Amino acid sequence: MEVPADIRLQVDKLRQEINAHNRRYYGLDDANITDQAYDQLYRQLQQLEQQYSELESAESPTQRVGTSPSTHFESVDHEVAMLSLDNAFDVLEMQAFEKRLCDRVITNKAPLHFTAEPKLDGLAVSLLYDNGTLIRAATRGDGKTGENITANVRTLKSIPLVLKGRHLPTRIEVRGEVYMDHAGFEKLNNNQRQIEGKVFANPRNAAAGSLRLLDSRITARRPLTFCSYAIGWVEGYKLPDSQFQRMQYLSTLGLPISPYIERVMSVQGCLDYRQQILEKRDQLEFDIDGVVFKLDDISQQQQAGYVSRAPRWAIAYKFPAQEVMTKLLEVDFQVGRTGAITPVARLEPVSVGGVMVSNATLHNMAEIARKDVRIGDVVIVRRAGDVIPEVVAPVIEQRKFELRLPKMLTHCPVCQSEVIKPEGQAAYRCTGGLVCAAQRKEGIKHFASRKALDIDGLGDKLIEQMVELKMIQSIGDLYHLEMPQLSALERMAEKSATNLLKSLEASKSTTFARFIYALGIREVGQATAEALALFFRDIKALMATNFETLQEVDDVGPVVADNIIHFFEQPCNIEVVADLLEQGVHWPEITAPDPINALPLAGQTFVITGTLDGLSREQAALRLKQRGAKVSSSVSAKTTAVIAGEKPGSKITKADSLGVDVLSQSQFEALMATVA
Ligand code: 5U1
Repeated sequence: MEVPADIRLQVDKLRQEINAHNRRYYGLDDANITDQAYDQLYRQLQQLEQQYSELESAESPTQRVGTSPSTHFESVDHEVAMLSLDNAFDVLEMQAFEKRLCDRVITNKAPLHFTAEPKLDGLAVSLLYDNGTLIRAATRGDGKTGENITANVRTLKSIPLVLKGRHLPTRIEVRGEVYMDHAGFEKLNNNQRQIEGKVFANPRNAAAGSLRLLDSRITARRPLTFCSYAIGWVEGYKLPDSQFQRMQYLSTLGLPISPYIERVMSVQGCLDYRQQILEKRDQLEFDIDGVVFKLDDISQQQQAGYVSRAPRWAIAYKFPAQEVMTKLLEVDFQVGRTGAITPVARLEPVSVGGVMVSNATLHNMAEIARKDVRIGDVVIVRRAGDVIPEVVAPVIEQRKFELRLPKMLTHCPVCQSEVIKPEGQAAYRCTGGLVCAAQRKEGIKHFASRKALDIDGLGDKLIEQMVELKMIQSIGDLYHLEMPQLSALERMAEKSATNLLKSLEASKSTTFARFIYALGIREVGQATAEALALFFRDIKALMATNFETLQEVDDVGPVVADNIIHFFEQPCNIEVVADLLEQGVHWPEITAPDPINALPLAGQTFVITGTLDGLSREQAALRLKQRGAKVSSSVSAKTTAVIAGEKPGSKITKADSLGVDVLSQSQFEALMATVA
């Protein structure tokens, strides 16, 4: 079919627009379009390409779904060897690096400048562009010869299939790292567990495994991202003579570069940079294993030259390892608030990523069997980001003798009640309910926690002590505590006891949403509690509701509805609620009328950016929408305020330039409380 000129134009425009969104989303983590709007553009382009087959193009962003499987990977000879990096592990080694450079390069007594960036823990990849089009992608292999993984790499949305900009080289070979972020890794492994597929030990293995699949259609579904860090060689363009500017040039071509890249001066600048990134390490959404410094001046790089496997002008200053080996001393079991039983590995204490670790999770019983860990094994322990340390695997080669299997659990280690494994769930559960002291302790800790009734001075240790002494059996008992009991407690001065009684009294004045959340109903988090509070407005209505009505509430599906019904069917829970109300726990009446335009935030538009503590962006958006606000993904002069979590990105700069208010998470929480 003849393609009308306006359709050609429309298709071109859609491709450009989708590529630009991919760049923003995958390269800069700064999406300015909602998922629905993106999907709409994508479908529009897909339809036009189907309608006009002449417009089909391998470079179209719709062609990232992978192709039929191949039997093997072809070899690729790298035109310029892909070298590795020398490592430094301390300040002395960094000083020695600087000295080696000063001995070889002409400095004219000026301090050396370096380009600094984090060292991503992924897989090195080479991309070859011919007249702006990606024609080949290869692994590093042995540095001289790699594997042709073009079909797989083409599925990564962060990698442009076509370069942009007015200064295209004839040919360019770009190098960088393909990696998987923490969220993608967790999601992939959970999915793999469900389908009983291969579970990956860490994001690096997951990225490497995903890139080396023979079926690129599977790679297309793996959450892989790319970040450039070097240019192998170039033809038909004169590159700038600074490493930093070369990286900026790659960015102008549409290739992602590290948002943390900086130019620093002398070794002191390198050390400061390393410290700054090390402090951020736990908050980053991906694994890094150090920082890389490269001489910034390209002519100085040439003067420094190479040793056989690495350039002399670059160094990786490594961080403490996030995976280390230690001995598994025992496996104990921890009982959570809802009775879920988690096996906990007791370890010979070891420093992981700079933090001493002596306990790590083994997730659930099935994981113990799958990993085949034995008491006395040398095991690999991993700690990354904010996640709880975990036992990755035993080091089988170091198992010299027949070792004891961890005990399997039939009865709760705390209350001896029977342990069951509910159909379709990975976790084993204690059936003891409130009979179980562990569940009681955890339930009371949750009730007193900051996001629940926020009882100042009632710490975990104190709760444990009071439950063990049978001073409190349930959350209701907290409000029956009296001075003589408290002051008889170990290490409880009279002043602390008085303060605790004051905070208990103060906590009685709360919000309906906090109260619901504090009850600790399974899978009722803060956002669900708020949705329930707005919907029912009254505890009696909530307690008397039914399965169908519950599912009319935003955020409540059949599983959560079932948990709520089950909770309020238990006589002990009904008694606890009655007791709390009788003791004076109360909240302001919720008067928000139904129509959307009468809701407190009607007509206001918010943008959420960065990572919020204990709250996903979707949950925060839900809270705003429940109050009548709109939530947008881009900042404009019409935005009421931007809510900024950790690592907020460029939306803050835009908000500042437009004079739009920026709210911190605590200001957001305060707003939610005032318009609850
Ligand atoms: N960030 C970064 N990682 N990394 C790895 N830069 C960097 N440079 C490398 C390697 C192997 O090699 C240079 C020699 C280009």
